[in-house]
Amino acid sequence: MNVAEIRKSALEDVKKAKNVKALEVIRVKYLGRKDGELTKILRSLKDLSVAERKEIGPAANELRGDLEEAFSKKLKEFSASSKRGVVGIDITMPGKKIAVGHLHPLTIIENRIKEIFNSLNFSVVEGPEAETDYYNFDALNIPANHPARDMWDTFWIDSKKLLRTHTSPMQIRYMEKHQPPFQIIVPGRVFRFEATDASHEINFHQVEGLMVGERVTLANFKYVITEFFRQFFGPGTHVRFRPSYFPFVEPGLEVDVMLNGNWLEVMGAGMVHPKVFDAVRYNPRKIRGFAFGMGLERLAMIKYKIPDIRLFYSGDLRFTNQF
Ligand code: FA5
Repeated sequence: MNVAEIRKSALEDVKKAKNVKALEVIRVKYLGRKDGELTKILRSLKDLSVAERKEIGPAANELRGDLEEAFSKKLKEFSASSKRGVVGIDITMPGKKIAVGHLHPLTIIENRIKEIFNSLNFSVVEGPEAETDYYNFDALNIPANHPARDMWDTFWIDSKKLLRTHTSPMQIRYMEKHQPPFQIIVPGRVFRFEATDASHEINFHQVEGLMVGERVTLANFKYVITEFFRQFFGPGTHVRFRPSYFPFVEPGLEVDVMLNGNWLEVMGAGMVHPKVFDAVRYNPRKIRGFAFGMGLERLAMIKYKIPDIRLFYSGDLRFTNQF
């Protein structure tokens, strides 16, 4: 082979090389110290006539440079492609699906409730889940040994501390630090030591409401709550108020909502009891207020037609992925 032939065949071989090993075989074939095609020519230069040497010498040396460059370029290509897999990037391959998180149904419901009450000029406040029996019971007109304590089966931490059984203790905490008029809601987790079934959990959520001022009446309560449920469940929603008993309200009520022809109990409520105002040093003759407490899970169950409350805490993705 002469220099021109070597150039043609060597560059073609390099181009076709499939891997590093094949490339090395090609390098040895042309530039190998012993029998490399180009090496042989370079070595024979000294036996040539001056005229031939002048012609072939520079061409052979130039080819050696070119081949060395071609080899190192090809080698770089191999190492780059091995970093992203031998086949390189297949731009036609479908992308990997990234799992995107979403809100839990209870969070969706809580956000919606906050939104509606914000539009009715209520602020949102929160309170501690571990309470004292003073805030959870005594200050709410439920003294020790009062039979009404049985209404709330309690997880006691010690003889004074407990896990709050409702969000009502925040009524006291808020009134201790603020003066009327105000209107607040208090969303939060509550705990009850009771047997679970399709509509009862030991750990669930309530939203407390409290509006206090000099001229707050039961009519204000009926308006606010009817408005809330119509925004929450839809404009035609029927709301019913029934007399009931809670020690911290007088009169006490329970509120039902009509859904699919059935009345469903969704909250306890009433006008704040004078003894509760006494506990926070408000003057019960001047100040009036209404309070309510609703179960978040129950509202979510009605809205999304969820048959069993225990599904919320099951962690079952077949359930949560539906929202
Ligand atoms: C109370 O907890 C009162 N604090 C409500 C209240 C506030 C009355 C202010 C007056 C003034 P009750 O125990 O009924 O009341 O609970 C209120 C709501 O919580 C119920 O209507 C129901 O929706 C929900 N609830 C009660 N127990 C459970 C439970 N074990 N699992 C899930 N939801 C529950």
